[in-house]
Amino acid sequence: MASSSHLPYAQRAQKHPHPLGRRLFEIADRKKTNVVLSADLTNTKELLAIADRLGPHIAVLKTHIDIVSDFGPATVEGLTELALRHDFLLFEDRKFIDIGNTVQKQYKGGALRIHEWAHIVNATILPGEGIIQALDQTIREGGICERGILILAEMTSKGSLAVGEYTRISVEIARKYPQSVLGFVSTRELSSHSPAATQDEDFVVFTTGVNMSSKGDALGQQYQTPITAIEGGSDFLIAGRGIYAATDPVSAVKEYRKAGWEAYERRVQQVGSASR
Ligand code: 5BU
Repeated sequence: MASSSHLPYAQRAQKHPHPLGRRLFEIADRKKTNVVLSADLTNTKELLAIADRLGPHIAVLKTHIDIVSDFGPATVEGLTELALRHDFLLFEDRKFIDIGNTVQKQYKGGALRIHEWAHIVNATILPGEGIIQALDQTIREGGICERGILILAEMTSKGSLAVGEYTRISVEIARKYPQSVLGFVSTRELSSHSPAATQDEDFVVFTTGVNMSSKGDALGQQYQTPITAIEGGSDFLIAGRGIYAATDPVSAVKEYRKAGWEAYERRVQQVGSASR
């Protein structure tokens, strides 16, 4: 079964089954970027400043909102305003992992009210299918069509146990929730080789652990480059320290954008010429 990853973003934007998937691919195509900035800054001022400076070059801004020491309405209002101004989506890397009932409360309510402002969230299937069922229910009942889930099918850290059967079942569960599951956080494309793959399914692959100058860190992080990630079927490259901690973050984001976009164009062209 051919994977959708060989189709241009513009084409995927037209036929993606999920409204948020369509918007995501439209943004990537319009801005010519597949970069997701992992903005792991720890106060509102720094977070909004980096979102404003790098916003024109990214498709999505990924947050860890619970590390923002002065989180409050100004954080959410600022992020929402910048997302509109610079045309990017907000992805809260919450990694939900609990029973469905608890996860619904964590998603909708509490201090963070993630469902109100984050277009995308992620969750692990470790607790079983109920967690995805719960998030799916909140999304469908919430009446905001532009909300989606990425299933955490793999992790980049050394010794990760998110492999094998866990990864396989992540794909199986994703197929059951087309109204809310957009795709995966994974190191590579996962779904097209499975016997249950269908012609029109289009799971979006977000890949963390992308860095152009480092192989990893002292705490188990393992990196690949934008080129290897895109060649492996990734659609969106998530980079954090490689960009925001660079001496010149604007030059850095431009480099990641160029590398990611050129690798994407090569991937699409290769298949185009092979089928001619
Ligand atoms: P870095 O600075 O590019 O290493 O940041 C990586 C970000 O992606 C950071 O926010 C992590 O929490 C996140 N991440 C990851 O590194 N690996 C994973 O498997 C997943 C998320 Br899922």
